Amino acid sequence: VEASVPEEQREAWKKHSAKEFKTKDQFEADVVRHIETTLARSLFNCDEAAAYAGTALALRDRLIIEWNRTQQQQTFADPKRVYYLSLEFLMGRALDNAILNVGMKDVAKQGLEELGFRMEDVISQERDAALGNGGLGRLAACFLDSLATLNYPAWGYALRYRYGIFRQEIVDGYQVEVPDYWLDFNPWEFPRHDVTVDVQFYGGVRKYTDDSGKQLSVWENGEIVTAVAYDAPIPGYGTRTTNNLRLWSSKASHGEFDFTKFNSGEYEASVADQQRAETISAVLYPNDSLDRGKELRLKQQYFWCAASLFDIVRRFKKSKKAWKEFANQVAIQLNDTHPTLAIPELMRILLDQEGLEWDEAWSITQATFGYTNHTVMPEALEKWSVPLVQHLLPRHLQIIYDINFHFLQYVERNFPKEREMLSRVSIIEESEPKRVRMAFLAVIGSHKVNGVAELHSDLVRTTIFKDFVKIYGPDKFTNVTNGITPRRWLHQANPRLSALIASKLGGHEFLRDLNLLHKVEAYVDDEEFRKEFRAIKYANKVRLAEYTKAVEGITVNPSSLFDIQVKRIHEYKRQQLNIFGVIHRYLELKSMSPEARAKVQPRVSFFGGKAAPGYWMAKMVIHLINQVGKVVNADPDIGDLLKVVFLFDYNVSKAEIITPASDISEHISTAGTEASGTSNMKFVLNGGLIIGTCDGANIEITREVGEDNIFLFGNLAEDVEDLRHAHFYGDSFQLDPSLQRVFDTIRSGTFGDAGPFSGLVDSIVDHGDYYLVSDDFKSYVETQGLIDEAYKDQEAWLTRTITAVSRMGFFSSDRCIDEYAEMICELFPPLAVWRREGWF
Ligand code: HBZ
Repeated sequence: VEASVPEEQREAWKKHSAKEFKTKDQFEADVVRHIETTLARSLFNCDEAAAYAGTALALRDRLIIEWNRTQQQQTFADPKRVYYLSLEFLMGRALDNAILNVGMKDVAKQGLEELGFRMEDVISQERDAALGNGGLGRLAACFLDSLATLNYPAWGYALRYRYGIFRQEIVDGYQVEVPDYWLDFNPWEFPRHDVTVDVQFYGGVRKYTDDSGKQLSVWENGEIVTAVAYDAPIPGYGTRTTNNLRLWSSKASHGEFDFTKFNSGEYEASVADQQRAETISAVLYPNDSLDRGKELRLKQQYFWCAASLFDIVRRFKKSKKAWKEFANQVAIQLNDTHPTLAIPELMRILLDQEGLEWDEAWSITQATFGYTNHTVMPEALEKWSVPLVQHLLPRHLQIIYDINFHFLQYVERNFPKEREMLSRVSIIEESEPKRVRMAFLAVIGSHKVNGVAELHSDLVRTTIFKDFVKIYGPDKFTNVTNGITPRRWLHQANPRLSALIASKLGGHEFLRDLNLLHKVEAYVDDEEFRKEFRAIKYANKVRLAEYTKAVEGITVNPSSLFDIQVKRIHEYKRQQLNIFGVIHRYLELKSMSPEARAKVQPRVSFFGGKAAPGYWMAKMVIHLINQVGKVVNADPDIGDLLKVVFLFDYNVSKAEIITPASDISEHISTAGTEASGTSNMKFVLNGGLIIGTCDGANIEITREVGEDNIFLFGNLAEDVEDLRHAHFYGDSFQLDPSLQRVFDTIRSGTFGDAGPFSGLVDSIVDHGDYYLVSDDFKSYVETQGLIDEAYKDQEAWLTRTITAVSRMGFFSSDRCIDEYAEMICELFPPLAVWRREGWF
């Protein structure tokens, strides 16, 4: 362990070293000290924002003490470390989570009360850390929580975007994007101005022969941008392990280049250079399912991979271990293909800088990386144009070609009769221009590839990577079904339900071992338990109703059935199917007699989610939802029987209010398109049922909770191809009459100018209905009818929800992380001991 303070002086240090608050008094003292000194405020001008800042800083002190201790112990023991490379971490708020994880909920609540504040108000002052688009980014955040909770020595690496995902506003029913500048005050990060990495772009490759006669390459004369580390502590729940999330920020390097310009009076030019460098980490790309091939995005990817790899290698080299030990010390998990450049980057380090031979470098590289795939949809698979890579990363392109050469040779040798396979599996797509298929590079450079739910992993094996299964054998491809952290998505989002469960299970141990939930099933007939469970759901619905009133100005009745679909807006997720269903419901209600109406189950349809700024169709879906809401909510014939609400700017902290309030949530993607889904898990864990297709993790949720406790509908993945084919080549396209009526109503202008909606309708009627809305509409509507009926029997409904909750243990991200650790990282035994004991 490196230390700069001499032995003799250490006693003084130890005496004064920072102490974590333990009591309410100490907590209050820390909060007040921060408010008065760090923030320069006083009790005469302390508003809730200042109270939040003081509280967060007090908690930050505590986390950083644990962080230091964890890092020192890890440096000393030097176990294998797990590195999670993800361009996105959708963290949400940190304060509540930090208070919970260090076990100071009561202390903080009482302390704040004594200082004149309510904990809920203080917590809600925090703005979300929204460094992600959706499921992929939130999964990464859940994984960090689980890794720390399970004591894995793990680091996350990402970019410190100045702007997170845009804030969504709704103007005249249309989405408007507003920049999310979130760094005004971020108490959770520690700038490490001493931890920097110079990252190169452009330039050229020179070959040379070293003294021993060996041919080497060097990448030189490029442009340098500096990466500065910002660290955020990640506390585990009920453990002292506090891991690190390292975010890289870009700034101009202070190499000679700058100074030449500066000295020659080109001040403005050197400022412009500065800004150009800072642009790299400026903004999170808001596309969640479309590869746009932008140069700046490629720069982001390389910048982040290069800085992270340098950091990882630097840490490894400190241990003075031999290179063959590298994969015993380092596991790198690639969250989708975004970090795939880490593969040629590690090769470059090993070949050009460390002088290893190709074969050794390659076996180290393959043993180090694991790759997680999150989509099989072709338009989402990343492919970078060869000329662009050549220009930006000339040495990496050479290495990619070399990897491809070795790989294709191997394929040729082993499958001599299948020459047409070569072009299918080549990393280089022979298009104009040629493109690098990043998913293939990720597969070839990793020792394990996993999908995120069983059906998805099957599709990974049988569609996009079919040839690779043949080449490498089936064992390289595996499944790790996604999970969610019960700390945030049960305890934090639904404290009262967590307390009820704890009261029956004798404590909160289920938050660490979610399988213990199965014991809840014993209380399914317990009257007192049922009463409280029902009251909790009602209270959560009241809270969402109040929120809806406050932010949308819409009054909804919490006794209605709350039907919720919140997620990114995408054609494959089929919010259009939902809103067409809502229109159908509205038309049915309109045509009913008052007597018939009186028997109808009242319902509120909630929607929420962002559309990628350039995704026209998705934006029109948002517009349609808002327009339908306007008409339906104001219709005196309808009253409480149907309300339609679009909750704007859906994000993690809003999800914590929304998720516990559902009776039904919708997960209705075209079968085979949603890799897993994770909000499906959150809703069921909070006592809501699902209407869903046989897609993603819905299938495993069904297996766990039982077919009676979920509402499945629609065509199966295996039939999708035939159905699509039939749309194009079958007999004339027959639309279900009720869907036809929905379209007629839209076209008639009932929901305002029909122009903006023509694309939505035409894509189904005229353009082949790729997402099979028309094929599933009838069974969707019928299933919603079944739900209405089922909901009327409140006792039976309650039994179903309680049963479902008790069977959700499998979907903890803790289970998921243990599976990754065992199957993919092959963490060897000392690490398992570390995980169990925490070594503290
Ligand atoms: O990853 C999602 C899947 O759609 C969802 O089914 C799954 O549950 C979740 C976690 O495995 N994928 C994404 O959220 N993808 C992105 O957000 C994304 C972001 C940037 C991209 C591409 C995709 O360039």
